[in-house]
Amino acid sequence: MYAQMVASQPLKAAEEMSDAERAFQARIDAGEKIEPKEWMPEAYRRTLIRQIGQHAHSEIVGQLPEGNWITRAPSLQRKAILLAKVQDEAGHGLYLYSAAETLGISRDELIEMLHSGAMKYSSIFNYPTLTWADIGAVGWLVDGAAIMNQVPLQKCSYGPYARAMVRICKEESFHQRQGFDLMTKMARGTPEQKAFAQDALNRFWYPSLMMFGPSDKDSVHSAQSMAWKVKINTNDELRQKFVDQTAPQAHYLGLTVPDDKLVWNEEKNGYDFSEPDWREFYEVVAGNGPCNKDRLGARVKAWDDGAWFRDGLMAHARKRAAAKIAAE
Ligand code: FAQ
Repeated sequence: MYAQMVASQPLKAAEEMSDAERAFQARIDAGEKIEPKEWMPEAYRRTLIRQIGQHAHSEIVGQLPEGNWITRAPSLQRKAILLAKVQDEAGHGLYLYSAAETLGISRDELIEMLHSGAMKYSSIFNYPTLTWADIGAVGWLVDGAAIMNQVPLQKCSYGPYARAMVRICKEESFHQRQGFDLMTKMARGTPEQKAFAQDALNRFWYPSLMMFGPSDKDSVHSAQSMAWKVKINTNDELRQKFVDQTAPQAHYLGLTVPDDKLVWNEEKNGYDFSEPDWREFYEVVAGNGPCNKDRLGARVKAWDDGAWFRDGLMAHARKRAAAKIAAE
C-alpha cells in the first residue's frame, strides 16, 4: 500500500493526546469550524493539504477529458454548455488551491508535487473520452459521484474547505443534470445513439465506483480523517449511496448497468452490487492507467508554455509595487 505525505497512524486515545490535542478534538466533536490561523495538530494540517491538494488537482486535470470534446460538440448550444462546465472546473481548482494555501503551502509547491507525481489526482481522469456519449457519462456519473462525496464535505471541520464546497456543490449539481440530459437525448435517440450511451455507461460505471476510494477495510486514512471530520462518511457508505441513486436513473434511461449482481436488497434497503476491480484501481493510481502519461504530460506542457506569461505578470506586479512605494 502506498501513502503520500501522511502515514496512517492508529487513532490516539484521549489519554495519549496532549492538552492541546484534546482541546482541539473537543472543538471538532462540538462541531466547531477550525480556521486558518488557529492551532491545529501538524498531522491534521498535512491531511488537509493532502486531501484538498488532490481535490484541486482533480478539478484541474479533470478538465482534460471533457476539453477534448469542446471543438467537436454536435451543436453550438452543447459547445457553450461544455465550455461553461470546463471553465467551472478550473474555478473549482482555483478555490481549492486557495483553501490549501491557507494551510501554509504555496500553489507553486502543490503544482510541483502534481507534476513530479508526489501528489495524486482522481483515478477517473485517467480514462479516455472516446465518444460524445462519454461527455454525458462524465456529467451524469463522474459529477454525480463527485457530488455524493462533496455534499457532506460542506460540513467538514476546516472552514475554508467547507465554504469552498458550498459553491462547488451547486455547480457540480448543474453539471450532473446536464450530463443526465445529454444521456437522455442519446438513450432516446437513434439505435446507434443509444448504443453509444450504453457503451459509455459500460466503460464509466466501474471507474466511477472507484472514485470513492478503496473499500473501507483497505482505506488507510478514513478512521483518522473521520475522527477529525475531514471526511464525514466512509468510502463504502458513499459508494453505496451512489449506486442506490444511480441504478434507477440507468433503468429510467433504458440502459443496463454492466453488473449481473446488481439487485435490490430489501433487507438492507439498498442495492447489492459488484465491487470494481481493485487491482485495476491500484494500477491506475500508480500511474499505469490508459491516459496517465497523457494527462500529466498535458499539465506539464501547459505549465511550461505559460512560463512567459507568469513571468510577465510577476514583473508587472513588482513594477507596480515599486511605483507604489516610490509614491508614498
Ligand atoms: N483516485 O485511505 P483512502 C471531481 C488514494 S473531483 C486516486 O481511502 P482518503 C470534479 C488516497 O489518496 C474528484 N487516488 O484515502 C470533476 C490514498 O493515497 P495517499 C476528486 C485515490 O483520502 C468532475 C489512498 O488511495 N474528489 O471529480 C482515490 O481517506 C468532472 C488510500 O485511500 C476529491 O478529491 C482515487 N479515486 O479517501 C472535475 C474529494 N481514492 O493520499 C471534472 C475529496 C483513494 O495516502 C469533471 N477527497 N485514493 O497517497 C476525498 O474525499 C478522499 O480523499 C477520497 C479518498 C475519498 C478520494
